[in-house]
Amino acid sequence: MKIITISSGFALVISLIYLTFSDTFFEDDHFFKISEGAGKTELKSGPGSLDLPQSGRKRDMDPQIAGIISHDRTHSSVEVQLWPTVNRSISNRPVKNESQYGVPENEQNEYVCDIECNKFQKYVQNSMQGKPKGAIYYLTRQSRLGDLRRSLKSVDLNFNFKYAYPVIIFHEADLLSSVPTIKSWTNSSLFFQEIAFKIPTFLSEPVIENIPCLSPIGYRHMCRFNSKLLYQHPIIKGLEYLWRLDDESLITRPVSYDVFSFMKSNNLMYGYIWIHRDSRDCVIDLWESTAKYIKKNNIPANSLQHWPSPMLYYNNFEISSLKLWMSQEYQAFIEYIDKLGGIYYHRWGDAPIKGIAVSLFVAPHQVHKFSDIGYKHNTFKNE
Ligand SMILES: Nc1nc2c(ncn2[C@@H]2O[C@H](COP(=O)(O)OP(=O)(O)OP(=O)(O)O)[C@@H](O)[C@H]2O)c(=O)[nH]1
Ligand SMILES: [Mg+2]
Repeated sequence: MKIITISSGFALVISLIYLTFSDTFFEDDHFFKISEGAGKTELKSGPGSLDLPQSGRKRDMDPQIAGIISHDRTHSSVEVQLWPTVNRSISNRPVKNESQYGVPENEQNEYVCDIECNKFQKYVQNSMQGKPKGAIYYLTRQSRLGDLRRSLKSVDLNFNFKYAYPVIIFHEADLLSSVPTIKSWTNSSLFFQEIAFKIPTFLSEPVIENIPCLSPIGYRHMCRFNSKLLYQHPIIKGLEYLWRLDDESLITRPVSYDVFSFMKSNNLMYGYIWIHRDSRDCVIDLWESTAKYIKKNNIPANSLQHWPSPMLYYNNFEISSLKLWMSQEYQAFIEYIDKLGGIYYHRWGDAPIKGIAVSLFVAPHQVHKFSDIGYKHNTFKNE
């Protein structure tokens, strides 16, 4: 590992340690590009800009080569740690086939396939022939209906009018009365799947509202759902790919190709649009617990160095293969993480948990950045 200290300002002065490669780093919303060429080393923030905090922010980072930065705002300097490129994948091995998927026994009956689930299953069997078995999914709630409406319309307009993939909307009971209204907003085939959240009974400590990482308990249910329970739900049986969107997600311009076919023809496991970082308060012990897991299970230790705390894929946009999440490796990992209780005690997010899993279990060439898709989520925009 190499460490360089960089002073920022109008003229960038680099306290130089010889760099062996060019790469891109980020800290908060800042973007740093370190490049070496013609005998000199340069640091740029954003494309052609030296204005670190305000402009030229390019949200980009190659997850295959990681670095992390501590940014001292008072002294206008950043510290960059560089790791050499090493193969972080344990999964160049072939992904297991469906019959080898294993869901821990005690969790198997969490959900039953209800009428809507059966309807969806028939749809997948009968109406998706000749195309990848892909679906878009949301988890939403009554208070976000306005957002959901805008999101569904943006998907219709920019993707689904042409590619016609089904959309599954997971929701709690309070949304049921709004189902007919939601159906009227879109031409997509919608399937509504009611779920009930509960705090898992195996937690030994009480789950409290006020933790340093301010997140309501509903948010923590959402994190557990997206990282674990979703993959136990019978509605997804038979699917190959899921495209997750949040109700605040907007597809901002036409997508000119079928993203599910793209995943399939390129043998991709994970598709993302941006890499971001979590608050340190929300990842207390997550990386440390993973390190213990890695050690115990003889997973190559360098895997995690490529994905240092608290990095995450901004997974309100996530197109992924179910082979990844249903693999024995992920199922065993998420079972371990879940049982530690950190999702409820510290608000370990689905995004950092799944980011770690991608770093551990997916070969770098099977991770793809969908930089060409116009996307917006709150203040984040991919133009
Ligand atoms: N049914 C239900 N859905 C939820 C709950 N909490 C979050 N969600 C949904 O899960 C998705 C992600 O939640 P957000 O609150 O947007 O989380 P986030 O994107 O990490 O946070 P922001 O950056 O604040 O948007 C959204 O579609 C929410 O509506 C909940 O308690 N119940
Ligand atoms: Mg959101």
